Amino acid sequence: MSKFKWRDLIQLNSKDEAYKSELCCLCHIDLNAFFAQVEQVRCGYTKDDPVVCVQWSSIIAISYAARKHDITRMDSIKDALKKSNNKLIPIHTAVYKKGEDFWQYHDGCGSWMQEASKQLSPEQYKVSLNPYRREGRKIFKIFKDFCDLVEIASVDEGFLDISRLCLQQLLFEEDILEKCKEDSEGKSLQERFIAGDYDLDSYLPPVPDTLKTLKFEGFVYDAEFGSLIDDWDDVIFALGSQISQKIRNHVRDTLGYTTSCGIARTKTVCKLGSNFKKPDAQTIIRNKSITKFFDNGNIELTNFWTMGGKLGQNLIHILNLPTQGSIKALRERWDDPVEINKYMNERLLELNGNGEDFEMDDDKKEAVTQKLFDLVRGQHCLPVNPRPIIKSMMSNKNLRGNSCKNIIDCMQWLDIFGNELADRVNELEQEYHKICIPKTISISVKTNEWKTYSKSSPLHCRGSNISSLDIIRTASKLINEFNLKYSNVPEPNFYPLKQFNVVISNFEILDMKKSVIEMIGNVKGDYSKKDLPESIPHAEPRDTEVFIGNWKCQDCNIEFESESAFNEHNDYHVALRLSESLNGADVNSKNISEGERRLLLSNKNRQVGYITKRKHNKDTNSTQKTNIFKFFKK
Ligand code: DCP
Ligand code: CA
Repeated sequence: MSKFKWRDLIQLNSKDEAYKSELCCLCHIDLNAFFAQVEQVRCGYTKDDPVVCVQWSSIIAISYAARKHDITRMDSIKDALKKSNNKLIPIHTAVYKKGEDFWQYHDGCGSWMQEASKQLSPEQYKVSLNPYRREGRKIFKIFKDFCDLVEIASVDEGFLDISRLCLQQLLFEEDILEKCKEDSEGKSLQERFIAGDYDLDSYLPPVPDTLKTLKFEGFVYDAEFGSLIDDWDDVIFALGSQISQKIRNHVRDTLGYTTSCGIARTKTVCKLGSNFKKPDAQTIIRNKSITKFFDNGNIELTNFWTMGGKLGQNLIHILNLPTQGSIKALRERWDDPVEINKYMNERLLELNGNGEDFEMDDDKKEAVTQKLFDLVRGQHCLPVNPRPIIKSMMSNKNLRGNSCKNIIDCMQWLDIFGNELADRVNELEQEYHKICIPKTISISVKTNEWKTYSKSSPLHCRGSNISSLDIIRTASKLINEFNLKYSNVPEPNFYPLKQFNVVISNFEILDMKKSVIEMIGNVKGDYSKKDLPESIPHAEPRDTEVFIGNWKCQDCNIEFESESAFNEHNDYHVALRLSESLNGADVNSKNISEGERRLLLSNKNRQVGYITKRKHNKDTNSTQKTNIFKFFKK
């Protein structure tokens, strides 16, 4: 008999429940040397060419061919070239140029080049990671085409819940059916499933010997332990390994990228598994091999996902665990989470009595000890979460030398920030088919004396989506306020700035509901808020000053007394733009609402005769320049 029940198997069919099943099969796929691979493919090199991806003088990604030269991320590109006898192929990331609002590649340029004209100076450029996010999206699209539940964990890694794919194979794949003919009662698992001839609480039949020949794809950790397949979890993992291999092959064949993958029951074990063999490999950690895998000498508590930072280190200290063998010690010392909690309390008293300062409330302690208990047994089950919560987005520039010495420089960097952020919001919207509108903006600067000033304000979206203009308009107002206040007395050392960034946050997520008007380019939008009205929780903006609304139309240079008057005026722009997009349609068009028709006919509020519409095309690297002085109002 199997040790699993029908319930465990049936649970796999539910996207929401599968992760709790003991038969669950997840995988974690991570791109090898991601940025380097993107550059390798883009520039037509092969995986045997020692490509490295460079940002200024630092190496940020090292292809596996380049790793043979024994270089690390700590080496400067010049040192690495020396070490490799000039064998490396350095490729710089794409960059924005100060004062321009688009990024592009300058292949053949970088700090390692002799010619001054070919050195990309960090004073004049800002790195763009857009190409990597774009390739990431293509990869995640493939994951999602195969699998109904995908969590994007970072720019180059994702968790996939492949349980349902495994279940489908098990129940319907001809080859498998052939191997699972019948049990002692003359019925196969599949026949029982289809006929509903099972009791959820009864045990599954044993795995038929014929099915035990099923092949795994990849490296089975600790394969010599037991038979490769003892029970149904092993069968599911074997099927899972074939599925993940297929997905990874598809990524390789269509996009040219190799990946590493871990297949296991929980996210933490999958993640450790994908890291186990690189590049272009997959590792299966069967449930019976988890503790052996943890105790292989290379994995510590701090290697667990979410335990990498201060928390993991503190826990090792508080629980008095050895730095080597921490997982084993934790597992063997306590066989009940309550006991861990008890010990933790004693130690906290002792440590705090000795002048150390650890604070943790009881709820948190309980959660942490339960988590630790489960983690070290490989049974910390977390769902694969398809929608990460976006709290904020930042565009930042560490400024060098004199690259931001006055308000005009600030405006030039702002132009880049605005465009980068608007692009990223746009990417997010495409990804989730939602409208994402940040409601708060803050700017932060580090002065020449390393003082930090931050300021935030509401961010107004004038169209259906946030535009770079919306961001630049408000951010320029904020920086201008700093400039007026600090650039002379009492802060003579404000410029040149050392750092400047813009953060947008407090995202409102709206469902896209296409109306005829929207399809032809109405900027006002008509979104249903009722299905997904949640305003995503956000990090509080780091206010240092309260923003007092200044309702001014930058296009018309008119100030309004209230937000409603400002909005009313804004409606005029909306209507005008609508009229333009209708391309000559008159105001009687039935696509225009009564209010818009009235606005179009009215002369009230009509102060200027044009609206600037910025064209933007990243793929062709548009060379259109933005007139930053438009936003620069004293
Ligand atoms: N990255 C970076 N700076 C860092 C770490 C990473 O810019 N300190 C970027 C470059 C990497 C990408 O993020 O290509 C993904 O990071 P990984 O840690 O996954 O590293 P790689 O994908 O480069 O290598 P590996 O094959 O080990 O996953
Ligand atoms: Ca990676």
